[in-house]
Amino acid sequence: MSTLNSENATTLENAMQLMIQTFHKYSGNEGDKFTLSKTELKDLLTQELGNYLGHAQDKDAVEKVMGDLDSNNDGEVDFSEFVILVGALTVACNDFFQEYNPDKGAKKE
Ligand SMILES: [Ca+2]
Ligand SMILES: [Ca+2]
Repeated sequence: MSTLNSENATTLENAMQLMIQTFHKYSGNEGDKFTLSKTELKDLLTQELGNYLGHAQDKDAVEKVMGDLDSNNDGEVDFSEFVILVGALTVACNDFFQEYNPDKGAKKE
């Protein structure tokens, strides 16, 4: 990751790098270094998304998330499948934000 120098990166670029680093922090624990097994996915969900997915400790919930994300049905979640989860959660957060901050969502005149 030495080519990803965060010194001059913008906030969004930093966020993107964090997503990549977070994925690889868990994907490298067992099996294929570049994909998340069910155990790795569970660890990532509970440790990194516990505030949003409080019920992820539930084994059935992990199974469901895994089933939803694993679009090529290889039993592993790769980075492109992971990005879809983060994207969907980000959309849900944005909806929540707009709902509870109606003034800030309004266009300036
Ligand atoms: Ca792995
Ligand atoms: Ca997959």
